[in-house]
Amino acid sequence: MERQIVEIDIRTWQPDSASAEWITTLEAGKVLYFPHLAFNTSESERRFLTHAARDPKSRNISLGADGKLKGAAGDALAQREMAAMIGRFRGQAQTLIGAILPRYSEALRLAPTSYRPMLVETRTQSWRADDRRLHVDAFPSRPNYGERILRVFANLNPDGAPRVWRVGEPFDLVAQRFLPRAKPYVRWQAKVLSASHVTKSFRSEYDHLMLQLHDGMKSDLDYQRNAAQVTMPFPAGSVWICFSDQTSHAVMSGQYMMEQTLHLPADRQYDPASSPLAVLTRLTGRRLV
Ligand SMILES: O=C(O)CCC(=O)C(=O)O
Ligand SMILES: [Fe+2]
Repeated sequence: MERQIVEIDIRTWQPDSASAEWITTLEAGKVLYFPHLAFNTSESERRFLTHAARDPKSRNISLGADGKLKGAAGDALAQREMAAMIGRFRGQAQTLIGAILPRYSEALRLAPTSYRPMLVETRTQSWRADDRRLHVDAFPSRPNYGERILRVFANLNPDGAPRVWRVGEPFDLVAQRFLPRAKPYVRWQAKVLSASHVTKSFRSEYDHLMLQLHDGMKSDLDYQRNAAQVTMPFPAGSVWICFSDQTSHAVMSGQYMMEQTLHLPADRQYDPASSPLAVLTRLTGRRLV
């Protein structure tokens, strides 16, 4: 298998030179890994580097596009400071994307920024929600009609623990393997799902197929073990980005990570033909959205 992770030696969030090769690499579904780029925390912010930063009643901590902090523990002052920390990461992530993918800038839609202070190893979840299994991102309640999911990750572990990922085979191979096993799309079922608000909008055939790939991968233990893959420990003090709807990925261990999601219409990519929507459209020979 070709290398799925490509290292880039920049040391600032706003590098003054970008490269066409980085763009092609990212849009091919690979991970751009920046070993010498770090999200730094102040001494005062380091008190948030505990699992207790999260309100035990919520699944995660997030800063909405509207600036509202959700899921955090602590008093108003602590929450304001945590929001500022997460907001600073958001700004840096946007700066980085603006610098290396300038054509995206106008078309990006900001999603919430998440801070993940929980230990990955001990999380217990259903197989479908278990991100320790290789998968491409697809969300059951939020159809996206082929809009891209671009994610910026930073490991801010203060004890030097890496965030260990597995990165799997390219998207076209995933699609070729799991499309033949996908359940057929049934329009009336999609109508029922949106009428009963299981989905926030009508689930397109594209969204159905992406969920089928996601579930197909996660439910196949033989695939999980034997698919072509590399294990990658992203060190504390590093950053990486990928299109998580395209890159086959799993998280195995680690604690304390920032994650920024940015949505991009597939037709605003440098090469729209590389998108999952384009790949699935070619493979099925049908319009999917
Ligand atoms: O928590 C992580 O490191 C990655 C989890 C994941 O699958 C994702 O963010 O899409
Ligand atoms: Fe994921």
